[in-house]
Amino acid sequence: VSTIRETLKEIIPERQALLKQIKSEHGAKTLGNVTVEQVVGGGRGIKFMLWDPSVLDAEEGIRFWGRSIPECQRDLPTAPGGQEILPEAMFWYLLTGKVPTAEQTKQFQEELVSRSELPAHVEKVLDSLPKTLHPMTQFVIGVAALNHDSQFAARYKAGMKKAEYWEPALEDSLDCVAKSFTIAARIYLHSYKDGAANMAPVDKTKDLSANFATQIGFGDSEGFVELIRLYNSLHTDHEGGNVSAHTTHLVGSALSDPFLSYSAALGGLAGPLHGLANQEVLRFILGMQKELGDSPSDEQIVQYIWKTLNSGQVIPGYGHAVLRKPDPRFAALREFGNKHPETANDPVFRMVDSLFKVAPGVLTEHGKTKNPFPNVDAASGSLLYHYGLTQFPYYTVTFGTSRAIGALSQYVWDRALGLPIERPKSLSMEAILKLVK
Ligand code: AMX
Repeated sequence: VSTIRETLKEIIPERQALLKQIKSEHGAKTLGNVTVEQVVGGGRGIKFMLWDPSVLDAEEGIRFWGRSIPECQRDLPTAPGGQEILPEAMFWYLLTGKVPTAEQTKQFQEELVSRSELPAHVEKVLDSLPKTLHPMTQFVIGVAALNHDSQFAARYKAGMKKAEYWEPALEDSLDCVAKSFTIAARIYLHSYKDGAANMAPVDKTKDLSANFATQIGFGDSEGFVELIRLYNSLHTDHEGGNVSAHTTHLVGSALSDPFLSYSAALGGLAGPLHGLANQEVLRFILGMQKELGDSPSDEQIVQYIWKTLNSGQVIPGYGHAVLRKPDPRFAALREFGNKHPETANDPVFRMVDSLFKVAPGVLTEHGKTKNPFPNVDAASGSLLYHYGLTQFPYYTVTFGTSRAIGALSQYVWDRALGLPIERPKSLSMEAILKLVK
């Protein structure tokens, strides 16, 4: 069985040659003009960054190395007896663009799980934080502290050649993903249980999601374990321009190691317009349930949405900077909820479905958002909630374990392709006025 290192070693020269060809044959061509509106409007639509593992189409949603979500669900390995994509298989796929065999997946899973234990100093740091510190802040700190053992940083200091960068970048990235799951579990026990002193040891025969579920006390629920696998596969990557992916790429371009780069990204994921939206969605849904009861009419929901909009708040889980149709990640999570009888009849999940029926119409009539449809965050929280993970300030942490997989896959490629430090041009208002005169 070829390992992830051997597989990458084989592919990297081909991709390096392709980039060289793109630069030499097409380097002087333009990919569109940049308008003043784009410069002052968050860079929306500017084609700016190289990002290989996924490309987002505004109409059909994300494709990972050319495969749509249903195609990934069809082609990528699951756990034995399971139905959902294994995040480990997704990680291999995002790193290589090749579907791993069952054997490769098993070996890769074992390698990741064997890396998932935390250094003592990280455990100590995490356990010393106030229990009331937001779980995402704890996550930022835990991942940053892993940089103590960064192979990339150590080898850079020792004078590593540029052609070798990708190798310790890969080692650190595997560590970062594997240990993120354990950090996430530790944060949960620290914040919401009696602490992590008695956390279950890692079971090397099980996958990362099953271990995580066991460590936080939900390991007996096969439905929950499968949800965690799906959740962690779906949230991995959403091309490069979103805040968390872009941050990893930007910070990494300064040759900061994967831990520092991804820790910075988690700070962005913790923003309410990005990953924190899934916590906000649940707060919104529970507020609605409290006011309207378990089975409100469509008309009651419409009134509730208007009330929220008129008070100047956004409808969390709706809208997107790029997408203009319902998010296929939302569709996959909704399908999961509908196919399992226990979730299908859950009142909070049903509420998500009822909201989906009417919210696009209201948001269209409201006329502000360019996309009145649900994004990934609209459904995910209600499913976690159903299985008993009711502490919604924690939800973005599970987004964070997943996003590490996609953002760090590109981090490895950034180093393999020798991409330079990122440094786009900024302009003052006076400079803009001078240029457009
Ligand atoms: N409810 C109410 N108003 C909304 C809205 C929503 N769900 N989505 C967008 N709008 C408003 C914007 O606030 C903006 O109003 P303004 O002109 O007064 O500032 C206007 O519509 C135009 O915005 P846009 O161009 O459609 O969106 P954007 O690209 O600027 O922002 C996003 C995209 C996701 C931040 C925005 O749709 C939003 O705030 N959604 C709610 C929060 C959310 O679900 N975030 C999660 C996104 C997915 C993720 O990263 N996890």
